[in-house]
Amino acid sequence: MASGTALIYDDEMTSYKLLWDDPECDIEVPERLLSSYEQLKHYHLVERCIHVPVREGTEEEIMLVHSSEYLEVVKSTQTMNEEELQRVSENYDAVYFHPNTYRCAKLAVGATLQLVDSVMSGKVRNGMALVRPPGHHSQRNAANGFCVFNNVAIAAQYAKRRYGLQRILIVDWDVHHGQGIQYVFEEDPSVLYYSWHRYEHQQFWPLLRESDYDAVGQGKGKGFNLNVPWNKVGMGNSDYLAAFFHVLLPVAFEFVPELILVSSGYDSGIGDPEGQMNATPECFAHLTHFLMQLANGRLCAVLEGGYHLKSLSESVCMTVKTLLRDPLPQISGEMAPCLSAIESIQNVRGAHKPYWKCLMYEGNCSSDAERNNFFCAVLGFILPVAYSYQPDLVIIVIGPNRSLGVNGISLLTCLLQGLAESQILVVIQVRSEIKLVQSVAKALSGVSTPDFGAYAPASQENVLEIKRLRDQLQQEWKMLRCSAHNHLQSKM
Ligand code: X5A
Ligand code: ZN
Repeated sequence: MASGTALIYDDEMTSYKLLWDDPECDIEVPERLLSSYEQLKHYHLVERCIHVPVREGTEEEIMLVHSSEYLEVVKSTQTMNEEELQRVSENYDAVYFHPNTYRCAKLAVGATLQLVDSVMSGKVRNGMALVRPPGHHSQRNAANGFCVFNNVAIAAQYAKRRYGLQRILIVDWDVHHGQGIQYVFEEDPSVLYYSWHRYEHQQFWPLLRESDYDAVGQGKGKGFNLNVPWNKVGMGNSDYLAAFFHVLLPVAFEFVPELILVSSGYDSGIGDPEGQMNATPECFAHLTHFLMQLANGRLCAVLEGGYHLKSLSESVCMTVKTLLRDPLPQISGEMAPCLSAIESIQNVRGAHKPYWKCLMYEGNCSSDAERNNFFCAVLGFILPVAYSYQPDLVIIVIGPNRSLGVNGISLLTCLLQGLAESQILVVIQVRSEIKLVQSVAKALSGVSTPDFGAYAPASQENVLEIKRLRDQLQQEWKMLRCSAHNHLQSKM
């Protein structure tokens, strides 16, 4: 299995900026890249990464997502004067052009594709590309929200073509809805798109009806578009973790992606003027860690938004540090998702019930439909309790007569390493088979992530028991909450 983390950065992508007065756009500054890279140097993370050079994306690559007409418009901005630039910019929502924008946008695409190539060729296990302009809002015929070319969408199309991938997961943790990505893959079941975003019942930019939880995808792509709309500001670590435990991770483990692309925006972090959310930089370490357990660790993080320079750069560092497999920092704050977050989570779970087994058999449905799998026990019970408790030490004891398979135990070991600053002991009964010992040792050392093949489904008896425990314990262990109904019930 490949090791090593790629870092892709070139200061040429700082060579464009806003030239006139525009209060909506003036937060997207070159210093976003400079301060992130400075902070990576400060923590000596740059020297631990494998430096991969950027290149320009080709016209052919750009046209995997965009029209040639739009490409020509962007190209034409290279030679424009300020007045002309301003006029083109006004054709789009929250966009500014500079004579260097086209060059940088091509570099942002190329940087992203270099990262995909590095990961897919096995040169590295994972990596991050620090790019400007961002991409997730841009569309076939339009720039939008500071975005010119859709770096991550192009990367997914490219990976499908060049490497024949059949399942790609895009996780968009930027605080804005990446509607551009949603539009590209809406009908495509080979790309699962997950986005959470500040929504406030459609009162927040980009003010779209289709950012809500009921946009599940269309045609063959039904079930492959997951929107978690946040209807309040101030969402924090526990809300984000709850969305991972109860929405993204169960679906992602069922999807079995071959590659993960992260639309890695940090305007969802604390202090950001756009997002107004509260997640601390440590939170991004944990989000990254969970995703590293999928797709054999093949993860490409590509910068999107993030406008509070300190918060942005610390969060970038947390992401890269985690990709490098450093122990994770403890996550701070009381672990209790707020009611509004639980409502959003319940809504998206409900909307996706028809499409995912892990969601289908939950809730108050008839018991003969209970045929859940092991992931739902780990993600729906063990992890939420563990994160609620925040232990200083994790001990996993594997006794005789166990019902979990080798894969399950290894997965659990990997996932629990995010806790207790990775201080973890696994106690295995002497007479256990060598395969189990090897697999757990590999999980602990990080040389491989467990190979997720088919997991044995849990028995109906176990699933019911888990559900019963969850209802019983969620007052104390609030991370277990994933439906507002139970939340209210437990208060009575
Ligand atoms: C990439 C990104 C945000 C645009 C906000 C416009 N764009 N109000 O974060
Ligand atoms: Zn954003």
